[in-house]
Amino acid sequence: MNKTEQTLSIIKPDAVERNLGEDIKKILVNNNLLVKDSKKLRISKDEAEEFYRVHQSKPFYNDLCNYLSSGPIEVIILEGEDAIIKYRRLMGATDPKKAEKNTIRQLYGLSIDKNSVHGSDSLENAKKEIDFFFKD
Ligand code: IDP
Ligand code: MG
Repeated sequence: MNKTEQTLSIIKPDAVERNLGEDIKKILVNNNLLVKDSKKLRISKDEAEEFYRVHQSKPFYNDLCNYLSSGPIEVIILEGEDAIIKYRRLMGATDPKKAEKNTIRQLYGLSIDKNSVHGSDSLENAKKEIDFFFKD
């Protein structure tokens, strides 16, 4: 059965820099994902390291954390039926070169690191990631 879920979207620095926020949100809303809350902010390297802790053993971890803290990002709580998998499909594959046609990363991503958007990959991580940015 379908269920209403929340997931976290991040519009990454490469996309904020190119003012793609509104275009990306239009794709989300057109696909029945509701923007429940959003804010623009910049995070520190330490915060990026905490956010991406699951990737700490990967060779690209340091670059990834430098990148996410390199400029303003927009964080968005999305809500809808099966929001987690639905938004993952709308984002497309991690590498924009491999992303399916008309996905956000295929349309806007520049490279595997500058791939314009983040999306939670599970219910558990969605809760953690929403808390990370929105719990005060
Ligand atoms: P996802 O964003 O599609 O969930 P993950 O495997 O969770 O992909 O990786 C997190 C982020 O780390 C990716 O969005 C991408 O920016 C970066 N990344 C993943 N794999 C590589 C790589 O092989 N080289 C450089 N950066 C990578
Ligand atoms: Mg991921």
